[in-house]
Amino acid sequence: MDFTDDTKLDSLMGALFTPYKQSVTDVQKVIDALLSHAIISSEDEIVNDHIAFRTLGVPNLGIASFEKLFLHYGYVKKDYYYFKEKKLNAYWYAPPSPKYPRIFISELRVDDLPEKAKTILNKYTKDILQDPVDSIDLNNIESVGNFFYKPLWELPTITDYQELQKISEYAAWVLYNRYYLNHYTISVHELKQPYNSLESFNKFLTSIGISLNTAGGVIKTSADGLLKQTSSVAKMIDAIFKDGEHLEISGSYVEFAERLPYPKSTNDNEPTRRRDGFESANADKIFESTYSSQTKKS
Ligand code: OOG
Ligand code: NI
Repeated sequence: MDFTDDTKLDSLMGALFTPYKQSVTDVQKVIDALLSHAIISSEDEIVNDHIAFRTLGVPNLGIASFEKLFLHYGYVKKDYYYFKEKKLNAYWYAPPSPKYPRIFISELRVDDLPEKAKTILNKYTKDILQDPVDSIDLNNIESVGNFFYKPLWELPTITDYQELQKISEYAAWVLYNRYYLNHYTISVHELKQPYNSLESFNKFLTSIGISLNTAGGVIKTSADGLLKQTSSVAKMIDAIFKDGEHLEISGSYVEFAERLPYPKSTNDNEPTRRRDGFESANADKIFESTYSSQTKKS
């Protein structure tokens, strides 16, 4: 990775973040509250732990297509995760430099779905006969940025969206939202005391009116106890469907993560290394941030 790649990755992150922040109003709300409570003195102090994307596992789309973008900018593919119930695959990718976030990319195992869902998805994706990532000019950052927000298939009908949603909430989300940034993640352990633990940070979030995903409990903790995660409930968006019809559907959300240090061997002076990677059981519940079971709860 050279200097020019670094600049490109910076612009790419910016291109992803601007529309995300406009649409997920909770993001600005949290940032403003962090500033007004003097928890941070500038927005740049926020460390973005990871960003996440969702994809459809069909030919020319899915992880194998989407990951090429980030592999090109120096990301390194790491562990695989499988979600049996939700019929998903996922991988996480380590950044080329710690100043960039990790990336979590998931994919719907379309072949595992019932015929009805496959038929709906096929209606929209059947004409994609080439990998759309292959036609992006990776040296033109504007073209890369636009790719995330550009339609790859026709606007869905409300009926297709709703039929699909009954079978897979994830599928319905991707059918409408495509490659929109699904979430970014504030590293809570990087904040100042007492906000650097998820437990106290969540009290702060609740006090400023952020609704949190309660699936599996508000704090999802890894088996080793070192990765704790909380996410907001997805922002509802007024979506325009085929023929100009409107429906309120789930958009994106924001996540908060606390990574604790690995236990140190007795007499070492090594720098603190914090828990890396992800945790299937946590992720399984975080996906539900966009599910009706969370967005419709009172
Ligand atoms: C991703 C859910 C998993 C994590 O940090 O484990 C996740 C999604 O909702 O697409 O973000
Ligand atoms: Ni996440």
